[in-house]
Amino acid sequence: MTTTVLQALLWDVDGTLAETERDGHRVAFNRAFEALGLPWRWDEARYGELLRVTGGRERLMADMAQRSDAPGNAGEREILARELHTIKSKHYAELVSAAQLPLRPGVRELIDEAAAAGVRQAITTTTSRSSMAALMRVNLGADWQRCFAAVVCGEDVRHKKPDPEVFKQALALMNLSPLQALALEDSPGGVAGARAAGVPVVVTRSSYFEHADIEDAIAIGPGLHTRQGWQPALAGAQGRVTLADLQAWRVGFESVSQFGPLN
Ligand code: XBP
Ligand code: MG
Repeated sequence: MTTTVLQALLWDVDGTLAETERDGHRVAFNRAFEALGLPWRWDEARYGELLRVTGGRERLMADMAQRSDAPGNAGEREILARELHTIKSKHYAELVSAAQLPLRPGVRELIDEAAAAGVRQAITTTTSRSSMAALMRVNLGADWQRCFAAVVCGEDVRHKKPDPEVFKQALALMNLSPLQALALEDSPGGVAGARAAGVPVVVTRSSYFEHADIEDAIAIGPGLHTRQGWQPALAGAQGRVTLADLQAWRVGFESVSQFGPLN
């Protein structure tokens, strides 16, 4: 059985690169409600429920569909959701620019290691380009795009995760087959999307999806900063998750893969 070298990492943003939801997106949505004089506020628990809906505008629509004080007409709700989302995105960019949302530990190290090893990297996210770029700029610098061969965001696809479109588009841009890549994700929707595209997935648990049922990952653990608490287990207690670990998980996956050998 032959195993190819890992050729690309496909990075999810929210929850995987950074813990953006509770103190970033959620706060920005609430500021947008406030800016338009709406009494609506999403507390942490409600926002956790709403995370089942991917995409900020879609999330607003889902919430409004359940409110008696939202516009009754679907067209009016759509207009309001767009207006709120524009305001929300500005507030989100302000929040991340104030450096309140750092990358998760171990992320920067793996990005740098992959870049040095010639493993290509892509952003595969549901989030809007402006919000993603604000986060990347503040954490990786103005030339953050140098690290990424492809960047596919919410507005680039017709169907957001759990649809596989974002992953398929990134693979097409890099001219890679699914099994030459590995996705890094935190949510059931993200895992479902990557798997539907045929891409193996490693999951780093984020705060909102700490206890979520996730079945289809080749490895799952608490974060890239630690070798402890991973399934399958990693040898050695000290240090972070490395490219070699990702490659080893892929080899293990290959031996039990329902996708067939990596090629
Ligand atoms: C992230 C999301 C996003 C953000 C909000 O999902 O669901 O909708 O919460 O972003 P994933 P926008 O991590 O799977 O990509 O408001 O910019 O849509
Ligand atoms: Mg995510």
